[in-house]
Amino acid sequence: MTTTYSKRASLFGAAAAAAAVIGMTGGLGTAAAAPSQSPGTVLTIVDQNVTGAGFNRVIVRGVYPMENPDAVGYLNNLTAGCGGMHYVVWGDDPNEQYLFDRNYPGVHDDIDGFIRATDRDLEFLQQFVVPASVLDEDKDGTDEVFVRARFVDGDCGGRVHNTNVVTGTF
Ligand SMILES: [Ca+2]
Ligand SMILES: [Ca+2]
Ligand SMILES: [Ca+2]
Repeated sequence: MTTTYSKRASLFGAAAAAAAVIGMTGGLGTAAAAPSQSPGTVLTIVDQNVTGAGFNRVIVRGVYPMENPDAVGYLNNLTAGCGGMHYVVWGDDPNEQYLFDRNYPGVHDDIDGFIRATDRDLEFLQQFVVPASVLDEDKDGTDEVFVRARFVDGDCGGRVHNTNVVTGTF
């Protein structure tokens, strides 16, 4: 089990590095589709019809592959003024457009989400509820939504992971 995990972790790391390079190149070009999904970074959008019509729950989870001591070190050095997680919701197709964002400074771990050092990664999970109108980025068609999960360390350095694109009619 441990062997499998560490193999997966290095594969994820290599793929993530490749994705970052692709993302940087894409930014120089003309309007592009959403950036490639970072391995293991997943967006789920759940309709809240039962508890609140017209709202959607946005759930983002993923990992920044790294050795456990590094992850622990990052968390120990987070400062309230700089470090934390920042989630930015984007619309896609044809152009990227900002829709919404939420900032979670410092280390947190509560019912709605966390940033924590696990035995293999720096792992994050976050959920928040938004009016469905926030995700209705194409008024005349199917909406394409993705999230950039940005981890900011204590030195204000950022690491960005992109989720998959979720399509729907919000
Ligand atoms: Ca769109
Ligand atoms: Ca729409
Ligand atoms: Ca569309």
